[in-house]
Amino acid sequence: MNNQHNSEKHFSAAQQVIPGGVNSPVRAFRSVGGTPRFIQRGRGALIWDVDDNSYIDYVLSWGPLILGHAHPAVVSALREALENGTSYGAPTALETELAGLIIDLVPSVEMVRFVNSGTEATMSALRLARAFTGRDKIVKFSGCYHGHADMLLVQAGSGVATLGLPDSPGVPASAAADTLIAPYNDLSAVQALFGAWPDQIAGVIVEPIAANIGFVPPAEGFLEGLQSLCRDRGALFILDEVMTGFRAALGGVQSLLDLDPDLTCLGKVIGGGLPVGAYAGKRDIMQTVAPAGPMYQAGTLSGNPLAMTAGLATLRTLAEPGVFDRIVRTTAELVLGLEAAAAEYDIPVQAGYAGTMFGMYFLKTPDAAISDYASAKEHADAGRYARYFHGMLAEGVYLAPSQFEAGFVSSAHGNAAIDQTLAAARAVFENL
Ligand code: KE4
Repeated sequence: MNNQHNSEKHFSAAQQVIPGGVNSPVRAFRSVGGTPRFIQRGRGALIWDVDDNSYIDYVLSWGPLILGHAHPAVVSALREALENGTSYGAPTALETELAGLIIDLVPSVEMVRFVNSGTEATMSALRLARAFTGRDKIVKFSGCYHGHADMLLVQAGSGVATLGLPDSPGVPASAAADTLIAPYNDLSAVQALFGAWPDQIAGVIVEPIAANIGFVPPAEGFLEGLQSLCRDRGALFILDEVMTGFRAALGGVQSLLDLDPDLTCLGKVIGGGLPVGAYAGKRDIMQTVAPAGPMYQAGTLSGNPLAMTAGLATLRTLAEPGVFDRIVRTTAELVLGLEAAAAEYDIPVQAGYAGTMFGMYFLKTPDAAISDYASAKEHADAGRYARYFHGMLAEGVYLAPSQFEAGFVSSAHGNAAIDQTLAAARAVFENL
């Protein structure tokens, strides 16, 4: 077990001045127990904690660091940009360049508005859907996470397709009242909602891979069916690719399935580790956004030059021939290796990957299958995952501190990192 003395000290101090000692709940290790490791630096595939323990990092800041930590192209671009200042509150050519690069890489996108987080991206996209359609209701899927805007912190009520209920204290019933919930992968439930609320649904927002439940891919035809339903019923089809964008494929899941969403929400990778989100999509819809149109949305640091610089350096490097595909091959080697190792020890798992992101559930029974939030809660063995997490941490491998999160690989993860990870997994599986 590696020494965590300084992390414990830092965590104790942090809890005096920051709620839970962290600035985002999942970082507190509540789901797996133990002391969160306070990180002091990262380089390539590795991070070091304040006790100088190093870890192969598969969280990568929850997705953004697809080139690994402190990639030279990002660092040098930021160093140069920094000499010119940090923010102007005025337009820069950098924003136009990054918007242009996103438009080139994501076929459905014709215009982009930058914000500072995925939460801002999704909440703005939904306001835009309401402004453009003149309708109030929105549809989301239980277990999908789209950031913490009130109207999205909503859980399913009783029954299959239901009116949402607040999923956090502080979210008033009024904020949840226009949010309708359906189970992921359940197209008939969405049809029922359109039937129950004719001409009232402004948009359907969905994670194209439910990676905030862990890793649940879309059922065959699910996303295509949603798109058709939205077209037929006059609602906007909104893909939340904050996590899957430039991760599941360079053009997002939509490019794999030839989808043509009205709006796409982006974040994470497009900021290269600095705070960026974006909502993007069809020109006629995006022209509704102020000052081009009447729908208001604003942000002091939106399009910040340093964040744009990091995003440009990241996407340009990622789009170079062969870079993305090599990360996909590394991801496949990792996941197939983990599956084989689990099988060696008769440990039932459900693993999957899409491009450079992956997930692995420990199943309570070998015949279980996870396809939505309810089945994830029923069949995922969170206790076993917690033991796996800590066993891997002790072996120098840093995984998501929750069974209901995805994992990520970078261009900095080479054969040595994968070999070390698989050796660690076998050592942990032996006593799991
Ligand atoms: P942010 O506001 O955290 O930048 O993005 C919200 C968001 C929106 N949409 C999707 C599909 C997301 O996955 C997220 C945020 N993802 C989580 C990880 N599950 C961020 C980690 C955290 O909350 O600390």
